[in-house]
Amino acid sequence: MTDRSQLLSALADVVGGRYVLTSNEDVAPYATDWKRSSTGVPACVVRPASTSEVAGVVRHCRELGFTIVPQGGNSGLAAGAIPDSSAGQVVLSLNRMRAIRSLDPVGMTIEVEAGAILQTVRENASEVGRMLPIAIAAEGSATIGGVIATNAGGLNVLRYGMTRDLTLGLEVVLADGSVASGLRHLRKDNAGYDWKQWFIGSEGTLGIVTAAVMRLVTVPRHSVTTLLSVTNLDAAISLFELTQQDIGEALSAFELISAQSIDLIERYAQLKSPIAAGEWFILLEATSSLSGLRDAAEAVLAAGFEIGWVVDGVVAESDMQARQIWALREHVTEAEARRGSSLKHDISVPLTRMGAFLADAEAALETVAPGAGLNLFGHLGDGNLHYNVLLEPDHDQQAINRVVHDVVVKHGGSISAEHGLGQYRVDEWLRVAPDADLRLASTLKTALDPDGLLNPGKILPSKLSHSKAI
Ligand code: 2HG
Ligand code: ZN
Repeated sequence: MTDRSQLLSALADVVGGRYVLTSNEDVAPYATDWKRSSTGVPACVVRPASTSEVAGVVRHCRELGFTIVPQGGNSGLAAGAIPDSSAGQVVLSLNRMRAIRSLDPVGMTIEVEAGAILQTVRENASEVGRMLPIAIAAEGSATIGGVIATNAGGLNVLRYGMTRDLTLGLEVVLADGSVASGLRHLRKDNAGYDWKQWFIGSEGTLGIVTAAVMRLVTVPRHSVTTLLSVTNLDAAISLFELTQQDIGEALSAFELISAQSIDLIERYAQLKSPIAAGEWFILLEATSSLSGLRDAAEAVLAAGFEIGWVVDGVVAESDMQARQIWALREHVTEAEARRGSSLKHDISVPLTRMGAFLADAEAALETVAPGAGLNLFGHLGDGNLHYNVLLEPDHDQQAINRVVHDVVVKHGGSISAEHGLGQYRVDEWLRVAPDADLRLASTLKTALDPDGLLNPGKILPSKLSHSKAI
């Protein structure tokens, strides 16, 4: 028997033959990423139904020298859950582990298996008046495991933090096939190291998340959604400052959308902005259990007009209008993809450096891709910009990445704000990361996965993770 046929029969013993996928047709959806820009060739796809089955799969892969690529909803933007083309990697899909194990509206927690779809978890919570405030456009396909593995951000980070801030407990299958159980429903727990943090954002390179306890919040009774256009970035930042001052903790989203992005949406997503354009658009949302938000939003808008920051604006009159405004924001990525290929940069800089970053990035880009089209949008309140370059056939992607990321580093920013490094940004991270970051990453990897069994080539290059892949 070849190694592969031995593997297939061992995995079939663990999960049942029909859950070990091998035909090209069956593995195809697991082998290509959402953007269709990365395709691998897995040894097989295995779909365990329980934590002990995941552990069994890990043990067999380890014994037979196959590495593992954990995968959730396959909606990531950095190809972090896609195998390489060696045919030596097993895609371990969590998509059969979808149970909502418990929901506690008083303690405000929900315990779910890793393959539960984010939207389903949110719906379950909202049935009891609670909310899991992780708002991303891919919520219909993203899984809790994937959201945790990438420490996903999204539209409400400003108010509720990243996934890390909303994760109370984890169950993780480690590289030696043992299970670390830490499904605690506690807000306070300083007993020893907070080891769950090692796995959040580790993109499946340190362990496989099989279940999680997430923190919930109450569903706010009132909300106000506003779309406005502003003259320039300084005006947007000043308006953010004013909004924080006047709306404070009720501010739940402060999204920035460039006029070019609105153009793309109008052209490729057939949606129309209800207001006149400025250089930038802002989607501002405030939510609260207390009333009075609408007055506060209108006052901010009026002040913005008076000072001359705001060009045009609308406060949604109904839920339907609010949804229409949000639809504009939620279609940016899709419109960009429909136009053609693009090179994404998921960057963050301190808010006070955003203007300088943009000016420097534009000048730097001009040296390697003169006249390149841009799709700039993001989460201004978090200092997180999606600096996406619309690719043309003659563009040198590596050169573009380098100049953009150099400017990010110059301004004290991060080259991976909320999507993860995946495989797309590994080289760039190695190029720009501080020594301490790389040394500690490699120490952690060596301690938890000394043989490089888990997701080699993601975050760290395969050679640092000692891949045994054939
Ligand atoms: C968003 O903010 C997502 O909508 C996707 O993070 C960003 O498409 C992108 O670059
Ligand atoms: Zn984003």
